[in-house]
Amino acid sequence: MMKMMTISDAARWLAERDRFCLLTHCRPDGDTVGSAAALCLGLRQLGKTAHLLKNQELAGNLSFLQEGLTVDAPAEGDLVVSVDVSTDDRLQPEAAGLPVDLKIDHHGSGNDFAPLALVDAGAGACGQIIYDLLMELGVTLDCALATALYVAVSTDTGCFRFPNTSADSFRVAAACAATGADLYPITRQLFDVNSLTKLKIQSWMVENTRFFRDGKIALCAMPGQVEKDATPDDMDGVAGFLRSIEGVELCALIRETDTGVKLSVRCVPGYDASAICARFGGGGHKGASGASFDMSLTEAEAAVEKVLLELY
Ligand SMILES: [Mn+2]
Repeated sequence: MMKMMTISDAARWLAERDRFCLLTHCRPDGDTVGSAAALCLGLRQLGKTAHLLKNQELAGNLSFLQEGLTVDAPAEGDLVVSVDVSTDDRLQPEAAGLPVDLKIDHHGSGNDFAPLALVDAGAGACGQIIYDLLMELGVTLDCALATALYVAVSTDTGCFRFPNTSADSFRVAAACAATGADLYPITRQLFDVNSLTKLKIQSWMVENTRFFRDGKIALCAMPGQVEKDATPDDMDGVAGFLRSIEGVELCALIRETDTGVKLSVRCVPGYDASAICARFGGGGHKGASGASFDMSLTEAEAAVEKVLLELY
């Protein structure tokens, strides 16, 4: 049984303990790593011993966030806290078999893999929960902490453009900016700069996407060959790219993996991406969800097309 905690419950629980190892999710994004880094820095400011379990999948432009904070394995007696992880199979691979003591998350769907949980599905980013937790703990935002939190909130809100962006997102972002942290370089890197490889992949997608329902639904099945030269950074946000096409309200991208395919679904409000991904054993948010399953690309394309048109 998972016990749900409030911000003050979780703050008290953390304040009364001394050693922590923080976990992030597989294929880590700015929210999981930014949130975990901010929590780690905050706990250290309070004199506690805290580390992130090193996430080997972390992409280059975010790796600075875990610098100086990581360990390769938790130490004896460390309490284990997962950050921005909805289900245990989404935990970073390095955490396989590790019992989790506290889960801090903002996903609407998930499973009970920890005895304690601080979950707020209304938070646009996990970073917003971490901010309130740090304030409750009496932590002072410094530039490093503010940068990590800003990366968390700006990433999950699509730089304050996605519909999950709220007054609360801006409240946390304003507090981060007020520290004087130089947020422009990382913002430009995350939201303005595209590698040529990424743009070429997007160009392939423009030519190879199929549209349904008068252009409201887009479906793209990408052979592994197309992304053979791509880094994880190049592929970051690639599913969201389809949604940026005028008229598209719901889009699905299917990519080949070593063990089958990975489906990413993105949509505007009024659709439920997680309901689509649930049909393939996945989940996530209403606006952004994913699933990985064992099918050939052609089979998966047909199966996803059927579900898209059945539901919408
Ligand atoms: Mn998140």
